[in-house]
Amino acid sequence: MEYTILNGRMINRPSALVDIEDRGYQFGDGVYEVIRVYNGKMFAAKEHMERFVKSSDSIGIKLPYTLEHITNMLKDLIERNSLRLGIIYMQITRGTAPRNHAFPTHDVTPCLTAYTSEYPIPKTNLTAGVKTILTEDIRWLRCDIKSLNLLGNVLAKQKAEENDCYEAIQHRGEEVTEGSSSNVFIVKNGTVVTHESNHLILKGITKEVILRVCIENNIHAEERTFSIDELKEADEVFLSSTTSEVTPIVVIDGKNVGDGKPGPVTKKIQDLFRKEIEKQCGKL
Ligand code: DCS
Repeated sequence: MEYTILNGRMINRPSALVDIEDRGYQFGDGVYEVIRVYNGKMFAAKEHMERFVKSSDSIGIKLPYTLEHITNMLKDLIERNSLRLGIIYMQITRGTAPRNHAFPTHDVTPCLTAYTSEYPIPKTNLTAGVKTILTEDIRWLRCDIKSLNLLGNVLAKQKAEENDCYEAIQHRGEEVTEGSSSNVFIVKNGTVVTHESNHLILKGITKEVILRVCIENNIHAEERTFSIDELKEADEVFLSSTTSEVTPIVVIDGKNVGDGKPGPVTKKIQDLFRKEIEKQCGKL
């Protein structure tokens, strides 16, 4: 039996049914998190929980449980599903109410759901790197909220798939923002650069860990906007996310990045990131 959390209850996945007038289903009116599980332990759980509150606060959804309670439910979920290596997907919507764009006026209980999936470490991508394609960023101007509205991201990723690429790198005009489900970094002359965490990108938990380990290990890192030209002329490029960890980007729009192989700074950051995982979750 596979367990799922639905509104604070632990139930069998096929029984976890949500009303068709749930506002998440109809409006994408909700927010979510994806949390990595290594050795049966959540990585950066506190950071994910804090971002979950921040996202829900910013759209006026009040979490029906304390963070401690949610964290304990997720730990229980991992245990019941005997998950060792994978992810937890968790989302909260504004709840079920007759369809009307404005928030329901009466008290509606937000709908919290979570489930687990097995997800291996993407070893081939981590060692060989991935191909990417550039695409205009057509999303809204609150990309800092981890919203269920992912149409822009979905269309970008589909374009990548159709072009035999792993990820689409989005840009607003000349300015590179982020991947469809990842943050993007460039390395030039030993300096690591990534977009500052403002309303145009999601403040990735993996991004924050990378920036911290760079500081701790004397790797110069800057958060600032960078252009498509800088991206194309970079010595190294990589992407980061909960599921993709630190993945080298070796091709952009059909052209090699540097010599077309993962570079030394990227590899160093991969090692440092691995050490962070092992510190929190034990030897991999
Ligand atoms: N940017 C976007 C648009 C994302 O969707 C994600 C993560 C990131 C950046 C990286 O953030 P984290 O480092 O916190 O994961 N997307 C999640 C998702 O939807 N699937 O996997 C991770």
